[in-house]
Amino acid sequence: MSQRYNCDVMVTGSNGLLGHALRRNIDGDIAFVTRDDADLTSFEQTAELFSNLKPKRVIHLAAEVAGIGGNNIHSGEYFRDNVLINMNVLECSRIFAVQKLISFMSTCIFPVNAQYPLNEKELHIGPPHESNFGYAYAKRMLEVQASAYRKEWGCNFISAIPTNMYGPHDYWNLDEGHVLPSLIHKCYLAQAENRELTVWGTGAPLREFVYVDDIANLVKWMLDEYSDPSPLILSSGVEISIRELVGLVAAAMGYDREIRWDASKPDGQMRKPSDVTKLRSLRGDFEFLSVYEGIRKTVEWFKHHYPHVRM
Ligand code: GFB
Repeated sequence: MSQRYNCDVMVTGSNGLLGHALRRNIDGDIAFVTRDDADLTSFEQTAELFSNLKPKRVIHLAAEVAGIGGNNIHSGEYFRDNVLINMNVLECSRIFAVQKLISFMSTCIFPVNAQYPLNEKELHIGPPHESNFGYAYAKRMLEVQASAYRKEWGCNFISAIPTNMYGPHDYWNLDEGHVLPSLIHKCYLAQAENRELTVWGTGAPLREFVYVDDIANLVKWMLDEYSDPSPLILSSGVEISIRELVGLVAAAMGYDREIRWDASKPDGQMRKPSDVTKLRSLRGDFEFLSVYEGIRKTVEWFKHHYPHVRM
């Protein structure tokens, strides 16, 4: 008996950064679900959600995620909850015969001893960086579970590996947010309170930042066109230093006072350069928004919505 579907696409974690970007960039018969609809760490609640929605395809975004500050203090919670969430969503996707599922990892999960630039083939060759191992191993198990389900049951489960995403609807927490939203919030407060801006670390680490709407549009393409079992890195491949990043945020905010560096705070990984050869071979036409323009848009969004933002 062929499987009857009640909706074309279900998106988990729809209140997050990428969830909101998908709401802005994809339309159709889509169910955007959030933790108010179901606690995905519970198998029963996850199964009930699937039996109600019977999605044909799933974009699985739900996760416990944070910046270096949050990962450092929630390693156990993030390992436990992300393993539970992923186990339940992939198992229910199998049980309810979902035709395609796409899930997400991050370049922070690559081994610290991997060759640069980071390549999809080197995901499991060694331990991740100590600053986020709980989150990193849970996300690696997502790839293992997808491959195992494809091998035994032929499940069409694929996965994407974005680099540091940013944009509207981010998580702006000063201590646990990712570097860009935390910095924009801190610079905004330093500006408003007419005082110096303190930034963590030395400013030397390099990162690749991608505006979230670019990832949303690549996800739309992967959902329709990409069924390769091996994961795909999604990045511009353009690195900038945290020091340059702070300069772009200050310029966009019109902040011209002193910037103080707090070297007692962690630098984390010094680099996570990603190999974008595979993406370029498939989407050589894709143009990423410049970090300069992306930060300008994000600062405008933050100033317009503050203090009604997630923090
Ligand atoms: O985004 P972030 O927290 O994490 O960036 P990762 C950390 C870098 O930004 C470090 C510097 O070099 C910090 O020293 N930094 C400077 C700050 N000021 C701040 C600040 O106010 N807040 C923060 N958070 N950083 C993450 C992983 O790694 O990458 C996540 O932990 C996720 O799980 C994300 O994968 C994409 O880039 O080091």
